[in-house]
Amino acid sequence: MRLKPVYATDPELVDKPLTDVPSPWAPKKGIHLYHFPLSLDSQKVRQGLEEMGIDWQSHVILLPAQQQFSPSYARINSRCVVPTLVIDGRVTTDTVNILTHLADRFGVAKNCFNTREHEKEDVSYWVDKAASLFIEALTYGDIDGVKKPFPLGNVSEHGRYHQNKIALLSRLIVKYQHDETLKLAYEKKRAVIEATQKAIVTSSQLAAIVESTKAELRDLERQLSEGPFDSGGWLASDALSLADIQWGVVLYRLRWLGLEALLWEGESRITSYADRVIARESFQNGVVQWSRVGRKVILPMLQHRLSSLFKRDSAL
Ligand SMILES: N[C@@H](CCC(=O)N[C@@H](CS)C(=O)NCC(=O)O)C(=O)O
Repeated sequence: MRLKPVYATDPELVDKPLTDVPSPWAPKKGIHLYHFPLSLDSQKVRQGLEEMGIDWQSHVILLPAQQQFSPSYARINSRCVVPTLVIDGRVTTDTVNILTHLADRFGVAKNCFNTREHEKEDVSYWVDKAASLFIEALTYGDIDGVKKPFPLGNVSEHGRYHQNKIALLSRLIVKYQHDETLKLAYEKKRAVIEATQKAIVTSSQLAAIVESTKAELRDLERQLSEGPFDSGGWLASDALSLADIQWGVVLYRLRWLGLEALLWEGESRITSYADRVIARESFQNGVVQWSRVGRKVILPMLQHRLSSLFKRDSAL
C-alpha cells in the first residue's frame, strides 16, 4: 500500500536530484525559479528565497496547461515537476535539495537558516517527514465530507487529472520516440503518475493516507510541546530553519483543502505554530501573494489559451 509520494520512496523510479549541474538549456545568468503559483513545493522554495532576501526571476510553468511536460522544460528538469532552480546556467532540482543548496550557498551571508550543529539532525528529520507526506493524494483524492476549494473542484474527480496526464505522456512518448532523452523522461514520468494515481483513486488507500497523516500531525503536536517551540523557538531549532519552511506551507495547504478539522484539533499548538509561520513577511510574499488564483493562475491560463490559438503547433 502506498502511503507516501513516489519521490520520497522510490529512488529507482525518479531521476536523482541535480545540484548545480550546468545545462545548455538553462538561462546563463542570474537566479531563476521555474515554479507554479499554487504548487506546494514551489511555495516552499519561494518562501525560502524570500526569507534569504534573494532576488530571483520568475518562470511560471502552468501545470493546468501541462507545461511541465514541454520539451524545453523537460530538458532542464527531466522529472517534469516544479520547482527548478537555475543559478548562472546551473540547474538544481528537488525541493529539499534546492532549499539545502540555497541555505548552504547564501545562508551565512544572509544570516539566515544558521542551524546549530546539535540541531541539524532534528531539522533534517522534520524536513524529511514533511517531504514524505502524501499531500498530492490529499489534494486530488475524494475525501468523504470534504468539498475541495476552487479551482481544484471537479478537476480531480475520479482521478481524471492524472488520467489526462497519462494520456498526454503516452502521446509524447510516441511523438519523441527518436529523442532518447525526452522519451525516457516521459516514460519515467508516466510510471510515476500511474503509481500516484492508483493510490489516489483507491478509497482504502486514501483512507489509510488520511490516517497516516493524522499520526504524523500527532507527532508534530508532541514535538511542538516538547521541543524548542515551547520556549519561544521553532519546530526543531531556536532560530527558524528549513523544517519550518516545509511545515508552514504544508499546514497552510491542509487548511486550504478544508482538512484542518479532520486532521488536527483547532485549539492545538499546531494552529498557533501555523499562524506564526504564516504571519512572517516571507510567507506572505512567497506564498500568500502567489495564491491569488484570479491574477496568478486564471489570467495566465487565459493568456496561454489565447496564444495557443494563434500557434498551429503547440509547445507539446
Ligand atoms: N518533491 C519532488 C516532486 C515535486 C512535485 O511533485 N511537484 C509538483 C507540484 S508541487 C508537480 O510539479 N506536479 C506536476 C506533475 O507531477 O505533473 C521535487 O521537488 O522534485
